[in-house]
Amino acid sequence: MTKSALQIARAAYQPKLPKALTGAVVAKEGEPTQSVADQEEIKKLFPNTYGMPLIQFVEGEAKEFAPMNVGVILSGGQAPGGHNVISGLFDGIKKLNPANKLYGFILGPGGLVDHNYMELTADIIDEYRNTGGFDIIGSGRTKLEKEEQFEKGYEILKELGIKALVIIGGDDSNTNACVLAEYYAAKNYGVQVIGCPKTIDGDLKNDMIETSFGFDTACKTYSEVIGNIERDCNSARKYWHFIKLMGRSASHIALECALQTQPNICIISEEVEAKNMSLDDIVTYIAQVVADRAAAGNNFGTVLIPEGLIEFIPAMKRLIAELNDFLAANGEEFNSIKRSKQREYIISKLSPENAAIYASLPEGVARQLSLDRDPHGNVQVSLIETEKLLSEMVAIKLAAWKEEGKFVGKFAAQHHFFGYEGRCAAPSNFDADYCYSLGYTASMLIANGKTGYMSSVRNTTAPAAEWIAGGVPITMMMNMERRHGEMKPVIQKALVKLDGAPFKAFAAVRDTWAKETAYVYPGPIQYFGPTEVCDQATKTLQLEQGK
Ligand code: FBP
Repeated sequence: MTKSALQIARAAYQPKLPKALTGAVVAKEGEPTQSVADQEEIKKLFPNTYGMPLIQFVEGEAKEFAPMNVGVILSGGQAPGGHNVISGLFDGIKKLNPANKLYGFILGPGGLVDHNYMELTADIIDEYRNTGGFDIIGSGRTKLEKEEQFEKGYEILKELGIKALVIIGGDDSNTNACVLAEYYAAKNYGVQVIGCPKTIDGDLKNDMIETSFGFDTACKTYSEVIGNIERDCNSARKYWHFIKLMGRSASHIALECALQTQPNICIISEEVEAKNMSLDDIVTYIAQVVADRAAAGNNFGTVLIPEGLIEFIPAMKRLIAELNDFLAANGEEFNSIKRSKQREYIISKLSPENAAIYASLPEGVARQLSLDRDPHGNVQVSLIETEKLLSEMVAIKLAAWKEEGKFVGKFAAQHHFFGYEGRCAAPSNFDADYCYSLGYTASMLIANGKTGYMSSVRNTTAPAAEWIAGGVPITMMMNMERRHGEMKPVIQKALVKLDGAPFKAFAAVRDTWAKETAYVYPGPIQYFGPTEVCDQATKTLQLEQGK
């Protein structure tokens, strides 16, 4: 396979480890833990894995370990650094005992259920060190949640002599990892399950998990391109760029990219919801910034929009809910109506409040809301081109303001969606080191007989040598939430906190950024060079940790 010069150089990079992990370690146990909420219910559901202590690895005496086999699964959306979690895990178990073997299950959790696997040997691992992507074994979104899946999985684990399974995934996959750990513990199957925090979305974090891996690289990749666009827009001075950023629900990516690039506008979904803003409120806010900049002779700008925005606009949420219910019950009648009459038909059937909002939407978006539904009958919000929706509505408002003499400039928009461009980028030094450390820590949790734990690496704004490695009982992160009409134990999703340091830092300066052209151009991720260029954690982490 032909490799780029950078790939060849990166293959030789030795990720940094916390100092405590560089030699033999011992597990220091803390106090018993509690779940973040609903303690009694969670305790009842997880009798074998509830209340376990926090673990921290510290330097210790070398011990001998009997040979063991370990399995690994990549679950959900790709995130830069997944290959390094696997190489850290591989190196960790090989250090414990060179006879240990690592098996990868192919294409996500489905590989475990379907007994689709491969042994990951040193040659294979070496091909993937410090590379982006999940292609070493592939990923998938099969949910591991049914007993028959756990039993099917156990068949192959038993056959391969696998003592522990590492599931690398987001909040849902780690919730399922915990359910699986509990199930195997209850059955006395002798299989440990360990989770690793992955997702570019950055919404799997709490006091013990400072960040999910991949967030750092994805945000830096998007910020590079946003910076390039800002410079283009400041050069041509004729376009407003509307940039939608991935991150299914939470706005962490948009916020981090804003902190890195200082655009004129960044919408934060969590704020929209908290302030009960309507679509028109958002459109008016953007139009006002456009008009103010135009008055100062600046007919250009950059707007960042989080992917999940639509579902955080309370009025849109109500409209979508009514549309979902209405079309589930009247889908056939709707489909029998002539395309040109469908919009009118929907308007005539909705409640007055929702009918008014639906009628105000541009044709294309209204159509998307009534047509594209997932297998559960829900509208596929991620397919809605929010960046176009907003710019079209801003254009309409500005045209009206022009008539009234409130807008004197020109408005021309360009649209972008950044998501897949960053999910498989070559991991930054931060993610390369963090992921390798997470994988290595997982091997230590396994060696210490732990199950139902998530690998945790903290103090991440300090140099890697000072990072703190350990494990957090997954039950500690759980609460009860309604999912598909049923109360379920799940890991709490971390949304942007409006009283958190990153949002406050942004809110304090956004009006200046709106008026002035205060763009920052981060440039591409650097792997070699001064540490302040190559090894910086995200602004989010730095602000959260008071740096
Ligand atoms: P995970 O939560 O599984 O890490 O996925 C993150 C993500 O990249 C979201 O930002 C995005 O909405 C989603 O995956 C898209 O996934 P897919 O490509 O499977 O539709």
